[in-house]
Amino acid sequence: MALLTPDDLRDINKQLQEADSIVRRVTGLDIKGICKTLYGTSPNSEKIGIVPVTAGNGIIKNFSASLHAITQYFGFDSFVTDMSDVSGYYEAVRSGADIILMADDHTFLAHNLKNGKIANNQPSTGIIYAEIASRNQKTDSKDVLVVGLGKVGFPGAVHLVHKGFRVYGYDTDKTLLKRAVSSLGIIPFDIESPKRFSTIFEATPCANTIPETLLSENCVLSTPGIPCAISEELRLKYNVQLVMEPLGIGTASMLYSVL
Ligand code: NAD
Ligand code: 2YH
Repeated sequence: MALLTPDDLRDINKQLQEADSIVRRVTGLDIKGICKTLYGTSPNSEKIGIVPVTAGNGIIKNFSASLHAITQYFGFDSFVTDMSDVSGYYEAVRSGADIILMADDHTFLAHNLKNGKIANNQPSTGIIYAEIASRNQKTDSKDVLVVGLGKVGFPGAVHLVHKGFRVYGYDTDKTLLKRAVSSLGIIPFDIESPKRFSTIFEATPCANTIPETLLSENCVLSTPGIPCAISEELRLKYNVQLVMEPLGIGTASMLYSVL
């Protein structure tokens, strides 16, 4: 289980603005536009209560403040509760929150108290990064490589299969790879084979998971994985269109999915 660090969240507004401009360049839509088409929803003055949670490894400095900045960036009315945990939840509801955002070490959820819908950050993140990859405007190829088939990557792979892509998958965990091959019909990929891709979706907690032999010029790498799947040197050499941001894109996906 990988936890975000305050350093990951530094200058979250700037990271989000930069990610939004890359998403626009890659897909022709901004993050809001992607969310609207993905879920068919739009905000309607929902108020969001963000509750800090001390369980497990405790409060992550900047986490609640980053969620506040992110929700404001997407035009939501939001606030962070003064109290944490159960008292914070009570405070959020009493202060008129329609949607609760809260995370412990394992689960980051959005719960819409008005309609009962609930979202989990991991599948929501996988789905939106896969959706961004699927909208690569620079290619007609239906081939997509998915690297990492865990709690984020697997739902992303499901989404790409449902959208009709020819999905190649790789995970160092052979059991997970087998599960994806048998349940989704994806093509098991040997990471050492020299096939180049114009679109890659990566969701692992490891650095440098994408070798140079898989990259094509101007390819799209849509990756929520932290740290980055490629080196800065490779990004520049292949002019890789890198969509990577630590919290905001996945949070937007969660929120639009519960509207
Ligand atoms: P997970 O542990 O469930 O899945 C990760 C998978 O990657 C595992 O199946 C593992 O076997 C595989 N893997 C590890 N090294 C690999 C390698 N070199 N090549 C191929 N596969 C490899 O983790 P998760 O919950 O799916 O999260 C994945 C990453 O996404 C983490 O870094 C997490 O912090 C990050 N994340 C980011 C956001 C965001 O908004 N940016 C949101 C959620 C999670
Ligand atoms: O970062 C995390 C976990 N990786 C779960 C999210 C799944 N992608 N949790 C954040 C914990 C926040 C902390 N409890 C706080 O500050 O409220």
